Amino acid sequence: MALTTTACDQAASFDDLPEIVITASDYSFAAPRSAEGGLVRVTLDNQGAETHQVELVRVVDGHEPDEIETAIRRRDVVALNSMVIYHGGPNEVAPGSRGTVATQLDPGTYVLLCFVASPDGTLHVLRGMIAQIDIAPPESEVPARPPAFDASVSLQDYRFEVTGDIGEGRQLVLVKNEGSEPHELRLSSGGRGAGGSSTISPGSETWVELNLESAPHSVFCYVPSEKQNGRLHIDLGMHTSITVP
Ligand SMILES: [Cu+2]
Repeated sequence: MALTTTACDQAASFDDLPEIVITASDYSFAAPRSAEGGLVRVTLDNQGAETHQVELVRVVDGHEPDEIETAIRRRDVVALNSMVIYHGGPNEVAPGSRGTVATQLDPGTYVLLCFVASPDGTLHVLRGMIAQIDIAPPESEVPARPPAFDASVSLQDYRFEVTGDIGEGRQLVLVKNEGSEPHELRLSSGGRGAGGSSTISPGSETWVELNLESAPHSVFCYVPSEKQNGRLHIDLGMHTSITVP
């Protein structure tokens, strides 16, 4: 594994970060009621028969978790985005596999969501894949240093920019949102989920553990656009393909 950072001796080990494990099934989450925040790993263990994701959204002060579900049912992207901060999570986790993402979790009330659609088009969140977790301040006052990474993906309005080489096997990819809207990174190969980061707010970043096979991969973002009348980013050009050598 070639580390492209120049400060790897300064970096935290990804595997040493505290871990929150969430289990997905068709169609529910099993998660702890509360966990310690800070820079943590979030793992999604997909025990279902469909691809799943977990999206951790922090409910901003003055709003309640119930309002999140109402906004989703009404497909009101503007209302939803005004009530939450998107902290990411493992995305495109194939049935029977696990995905892990490191992300910064600030203290607060979070809602766990899965926006993957079933073959009939129904979003999993509307089938019961919604749960709540309370994040407490980290016990350590010294913040964990960000882990070293092998490549990075910049999320922009409405495109992906890859820096460095994404290769076969296990690697850590920094995903940063440099756009003005929330964005996500989904990878798939041959129709099977291959990992990624769930939605992150503009200006935030996550570290995604990928374990890729040598094959062509599709890269896409299904976030609905607040500025373009709810049109999906994929339909605004936010898709590309990469060939993993
Ligand atoms: Cu996007």
